[in-house]
Amino acid sequence: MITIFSEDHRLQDGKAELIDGKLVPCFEMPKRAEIVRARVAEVGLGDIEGPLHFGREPLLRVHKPEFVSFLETAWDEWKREHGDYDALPLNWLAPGMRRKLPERIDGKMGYFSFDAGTPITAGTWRAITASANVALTGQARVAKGERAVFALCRPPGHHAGSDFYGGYCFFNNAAIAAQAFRDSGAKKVAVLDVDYHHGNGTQEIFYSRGDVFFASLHGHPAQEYPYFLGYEDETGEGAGEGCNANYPLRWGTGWDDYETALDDAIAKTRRFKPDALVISLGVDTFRQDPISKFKLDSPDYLQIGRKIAALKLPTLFVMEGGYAVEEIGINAVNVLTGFEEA
Ligand code: SP5
Ligand code: ZN
Repeated sequence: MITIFSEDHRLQDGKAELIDGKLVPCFEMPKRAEIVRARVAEVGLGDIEGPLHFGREPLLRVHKPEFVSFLETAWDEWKREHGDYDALPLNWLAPGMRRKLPERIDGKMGYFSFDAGTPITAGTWRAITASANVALTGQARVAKGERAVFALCRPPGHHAGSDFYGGYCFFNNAAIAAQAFRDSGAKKVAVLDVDYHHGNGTQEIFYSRGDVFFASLHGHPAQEYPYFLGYEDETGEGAGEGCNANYPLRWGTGWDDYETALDDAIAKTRRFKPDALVISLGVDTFRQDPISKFKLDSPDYLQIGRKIAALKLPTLFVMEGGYAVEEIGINAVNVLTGFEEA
């Protein structure tokens, strides 16, 4: 399996995120992607190639123009006003307030974001455009006939919606790739999200569409971030009715219950009869993940890969979360080797 990777991911190197009431070093750090890349090489998964450049068009197919423009200039606006230190938002709209775009950067950040864990830095724009290009390059290779490609994206993407960032995500790489499959001839595309957190951004982007099926297995929103989406009764709306499937799972979920949910998500994906498959590949379901509460073990990821392979679809794996940094390479690449063995 070919891996697509860009060194530019390192340009996103935030200092701190707000978690448990403290500003702590960012869990989403450059070392994550380096460890995964090293593991890809160590197991001899296949060639590692750099991304092509696709420009703004494919980003604008899923993100609003004003959001893309905001991300492009946010750092410069922040630096002009506050100096050379990472940008974090401090307040957001609550119900009863008005969704009007403010003039100043602090207000704009509140308008376009949903958490205080996702710093915008000097290198953010270059890192996030590179990450989207990694996904798009992988998509193009699959569209041209590769059975499967690994897009080693960083920063991740599945929390980012049509006009909001958060959860360490800015551009929704998986959604951008899914849309690119549609635009390169696939009639129907499925996105299966196995990151520990609900893929709220991907769900929002495709919720009213019948051409893209979205399934997500994740920590139950009654207990887990991002809290306000990801329940089972969210099944899609309008033309998208029946094209969204959520599997909220309680803290402590181990392989047996995870497998039951995964088998059901895969069965639903099969019934949708997609022409292409995008996997939002997070491995923060690992028992030693520092911010998550599932109990998967490293060999379980081989099983996930085998089950995905049984769909026999052209498949793009898009890297998402996973914060047990020393094991992230073993776990992520286990999904890919499990897939290839099957
Ligand atoms: C892509 C991705 O995996 N994003 C995850 C974003 C998670 N953000 C903060 C989660 C807060 C969970 N609280 C854990 C407390 C540990 N002491
Ligand atoms: Zn996650």
